[in-house]
Amino acid sequence: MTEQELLQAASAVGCEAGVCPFSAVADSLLPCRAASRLPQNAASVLVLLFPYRMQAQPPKNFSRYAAVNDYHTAAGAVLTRAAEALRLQDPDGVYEPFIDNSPIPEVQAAVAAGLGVRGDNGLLISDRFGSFVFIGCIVTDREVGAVAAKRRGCLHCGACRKACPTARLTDGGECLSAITQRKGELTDREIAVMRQVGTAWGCDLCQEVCPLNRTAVSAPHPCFTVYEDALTEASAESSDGKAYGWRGKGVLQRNLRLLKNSE
Ligand code: B12
Ligand code: SF4
Ligand code: SF4
Repeated sequence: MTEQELLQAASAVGCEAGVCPFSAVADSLLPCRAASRLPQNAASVLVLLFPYRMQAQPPKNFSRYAAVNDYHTAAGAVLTRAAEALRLQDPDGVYEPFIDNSPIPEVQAAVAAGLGVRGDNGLLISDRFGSFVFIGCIVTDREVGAVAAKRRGCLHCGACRKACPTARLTDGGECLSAITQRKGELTDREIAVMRQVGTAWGCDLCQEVCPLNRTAVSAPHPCFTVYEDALTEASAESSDGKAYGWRGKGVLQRNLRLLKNSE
């Protein structure tokens, strides 16, 4: 298997992709259940991008990433298809797909594969799509001599740090995205930040202000076929299988109630 053949398998499922050696991430693997699926002699990682920005305007009260159909399922199916095609081509090779629930630190892998840079907002910024991309990986035991391309860098303009409502990007505060996903009671301060931003799920502030996203193309991967513009009580009732539903409907209902009470 050559790097070119791996990239062709990604291109066949509509993804821009790159390859990095497994050694580029081996020292920073994340603890998660999916780690048990890692191939024993992992040698290379095929990293695939799934752009998801659909509309010029962001959704009204939640993050863009949750406005499309759940990427774990949609992009996960695309990754499974690509891995199956690779196994057909190379029956002795191991090809294991991962997305999000993954031992691979995906931003780091994508940078090592030459797909973009890590911005000061912590996210992968692709030259073409900006940061509104999901990252998926196929880990293989095949060695390929991958050479990462040189990329345009983060501008270090400070806009993301300035926009961050919890100082996560400056003083290590907790990300608002994590706060909106947390079960149980929120503190008065956390509720105030949620209301100030007006989000019932996730946070996009450090991406919306990034100048590199202004010039990025909006070309969502064809696996994203659904788009929601606002979260409502009805969304909470039918949140199974949605990126905003994985914590159960109670968390979203609580967030919507907190936003409503501030009107
Ligand atoms: C857990 C997780 C989260 C947690 C963060 C946990 C944490 N570490 O703080 C929460 C819920 C907050 C989160 C939020 C979001 N996430 Co998230 N998340 C992940 C996940 C599953 C693991 C990330 C991880 O733990 N990495 C390891 C740690 C060590 O890396 P790190 O957090 O980046 O930390 C590095 C730097 O930030 C820095 N650092 C760490 N602490 C501090 C503190 C300060 C002060 C500074 C300056 C630097 C710094 O050093 C670290 C080592 O390099 C990945 C998927 C994966 N398998 O990689 C997706 C992933 C990173 N998330 C993703 C997305 C889309 C988001 C959100 C945009 C969703 C949203 N709109 O709300 C936000 C963005 C927040 C942000 N600006 O980073 C995408 C990112 C795609 C991209 N373009 O990069 C990923 C890759 C999922 C995917 N499959 O596409 N996420
Ligand atoms: S807002 Fe500026 S500093 Fe932050 S990631 Fe974008 S270019 Fe880099
Ligand atoms: S997602 Fe929001 S809270 Fe999290 S780092 Fe970005 S701006 Fe800060």
